[in-house]
Amino acid sequence: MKKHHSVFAFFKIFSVACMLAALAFSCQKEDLACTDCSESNIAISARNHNSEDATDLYISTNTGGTIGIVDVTDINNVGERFIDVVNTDGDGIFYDQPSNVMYQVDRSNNRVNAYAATTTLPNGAAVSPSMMSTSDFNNGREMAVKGNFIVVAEDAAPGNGNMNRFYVYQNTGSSISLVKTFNATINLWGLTFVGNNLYAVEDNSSNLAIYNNFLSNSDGSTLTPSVKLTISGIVRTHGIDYNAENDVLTLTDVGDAGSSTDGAIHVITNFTSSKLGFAMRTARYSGGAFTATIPMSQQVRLSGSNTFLGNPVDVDYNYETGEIFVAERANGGGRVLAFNFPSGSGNPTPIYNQTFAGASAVHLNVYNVY
Ligand SMILES: [Ca+2]
Ligand SMILES: [Ca+2]
Ligand SMILES: [Ca+2]
Repeated sequence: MKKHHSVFAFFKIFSVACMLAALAFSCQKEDLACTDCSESNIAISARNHNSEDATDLYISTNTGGTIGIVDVTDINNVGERFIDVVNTDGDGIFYDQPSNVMYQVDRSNNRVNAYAATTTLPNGAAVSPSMMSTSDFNNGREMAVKGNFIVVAEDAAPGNGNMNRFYVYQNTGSSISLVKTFNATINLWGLTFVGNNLYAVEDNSSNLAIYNNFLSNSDGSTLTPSVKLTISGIVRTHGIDYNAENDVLTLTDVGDAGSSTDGAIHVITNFTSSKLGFAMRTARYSGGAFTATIPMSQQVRLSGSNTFLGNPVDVDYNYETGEIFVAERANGGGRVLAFNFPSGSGNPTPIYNQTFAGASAVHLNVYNVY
């Protein structure tokens, strides 16, 4: 088992020590971890945090061979697990509830890996992929899933000839096969499906690109966005989440990549039911795409000194609790943050704030409409 140099590891040792102490009804003098062995801490450790009905947050890192799985069913009583994986640089991550399989973009080997039965893996488990794709992309970032199809975004880099591409894989349950590749005319990062349309952030910009009927395009096509929306107030967007139950679009703003304190989260409610249509009434057609703007007055922006947001690179939203989870790549070397659903723009303090070196992507195991 690899060592996990983080606060999580301490938390686990502390919890186990407290549980053992609770069983013994007393703390041994030598057991320094139990000097604060309060009843509430015992209750935390006694809870089963690897069950199939838990709300788990999956976390990738660019800087280590682990995947974090945090039970966030109760944000005040979380349980963290780490599993050891084959790659030391991971990005887009997705959990498929019906099959209990997790998928991750493996940037060490430039492929998609699948891991079976992750809900019940114990902390520290070392796992091998149950399936893997061929090695295809060179600078893979987010993945999006629609039915049996997995799409990986490749962002331009010298190693791939500065090409932006989409790689479409078909998942048969026993194999992950590349079936289509599309070239993109914009820099790529975050991705998510909204019905049959793919929403992709345009890296190095404040733009959101919408590709209608994305999967119906022919292999080898160069895709131009059907719609390109400028999200006012964003400097450089990376992460995206769309929640169909509440019609909420959430985007991250990394601002200046060199600053670990200037990040933000943008939340847009009633996105498809109202604001997209409102923006499209003023759309202009140019360069093969309709372009329009979502004004700041129709958004909520979370930023500032209380937020710990610097380079937020991914986001996911739990519509039942209203909690917004963020992978923060720069502040403190990497963090996982959670915020309550905002009533307006502001500088809120996170309700969950855990250092997680190199945090690159987050994904909740629930409410995946695809
Ligand atoms: Ca920044
Ligand atoms: Ca989501
Ligand atoms: Ca994500």
